[in-house]
Amino acid sequence: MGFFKRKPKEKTEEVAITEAAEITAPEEAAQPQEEIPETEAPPPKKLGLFAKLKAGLQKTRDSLAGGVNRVVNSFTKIDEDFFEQLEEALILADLGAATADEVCEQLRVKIKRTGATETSVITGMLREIIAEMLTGGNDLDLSGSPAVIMVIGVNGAGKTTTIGKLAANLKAEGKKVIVAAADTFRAAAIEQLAEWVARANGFAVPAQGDGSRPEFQAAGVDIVRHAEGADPAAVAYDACNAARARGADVVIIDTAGRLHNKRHLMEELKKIARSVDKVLGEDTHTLETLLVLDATTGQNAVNQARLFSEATPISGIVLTKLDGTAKGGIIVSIKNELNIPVKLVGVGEKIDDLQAFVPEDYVNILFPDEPA
Ligand SMILES: Nc1nc2c(ncn2[C@@H]2O[C@H](COP(=O)(O)OP(=O)(O)O)[C@@H](O)[C@H]2O)c(=O)[nH]1
Ligand SMILES: [Mg+2]
Repeated sequence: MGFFKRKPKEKTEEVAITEAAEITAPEEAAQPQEEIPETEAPPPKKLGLFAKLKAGLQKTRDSLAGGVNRVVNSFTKIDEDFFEQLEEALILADLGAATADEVCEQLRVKIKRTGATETSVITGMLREIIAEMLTGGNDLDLSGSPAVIMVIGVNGAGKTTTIGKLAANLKAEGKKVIVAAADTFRAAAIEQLAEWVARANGFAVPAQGDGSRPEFQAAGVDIVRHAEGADPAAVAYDACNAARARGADVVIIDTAGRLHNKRHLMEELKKIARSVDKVLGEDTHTLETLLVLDATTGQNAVNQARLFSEATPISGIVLTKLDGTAKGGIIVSIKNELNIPVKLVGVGEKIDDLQAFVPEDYVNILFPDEPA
């Protein structure tokens, strides 16, 4: 199985557009650096995907499974008090009020149907309910030729880092990738992307990224860039042209997070999408719009997802910085409240720290049979 396995494509719904709210980046630097979770033994050099996800989710597991276990262990019978406390534990673990309520409702139905009276069955039922909530549309659509992936999200969420990791993964699958440096807001953003491209190709990263190099194209991941302040849609246009000329498999477009408001964001993203269509309209390309969210911002990330989805149709979420945060429960909240599937998760800052999101793995880690 490839890293990004494929299933039939799902269409995202168009969402109504409102104009009032502002989209702002989370307080920069105000966020405390969360500690990397302590594991019993220092992790071996190369952790398997599941082990890495498990290590990354440790704090979330402590919060979610810990909270649920406390409630389960303090009740022997399933009654109203039990449900009340369970719902509270789920809210505290960042599932959000609406989703915690929904989970408890489904739990009531299951309990009624099975006639269960003992709290010992709860963990297994929660695992099933949450897995079902999270499942559907989790695979990245790479079927187009080329497959275009537009990456959006507020500044600092992890867009550029995710693009670097994604490009490396796709290259490892033998795909030819072109990244478009359409975050032209700061020169440093373009340099940062160029550095990730070097890294994805296995080249030494220069102190200052030096943009496209002849050997990038041969290695599999190339970058198309313009000067700072250039029109992002023009960068996307050139990247798509290069992709078509060279028969590239995937085009990944980095975008700016510093957009004043929803209308501005909407216009900018529409313009980029128009560029893609202008060049590839006749081709069998596909477009994924991935919203990158920082898991450490908890429910704020859910609000961001809501605002972005009002500005543009989003086909999937990349949830970054799952490593070291206790707020990984927001995955459930995002999917349940906005019906946008989580497709990829970031579990660290290194090139191999991006994974396809597998709901079963997530729930098996968070609701282990044996208490964590
Ligand atoms: N721990 C951790 N840090 C991440 C992850 N993804 C991104 N980051 C860090 O988040 C910061 C912002 O990332 P960047 O890609 O520049 O965000 P952008 O502004 O959205 O492009 C950088 O310091 C990254 O190393 C992740 O999955 N885990
Ligand atoms: Mg960036």
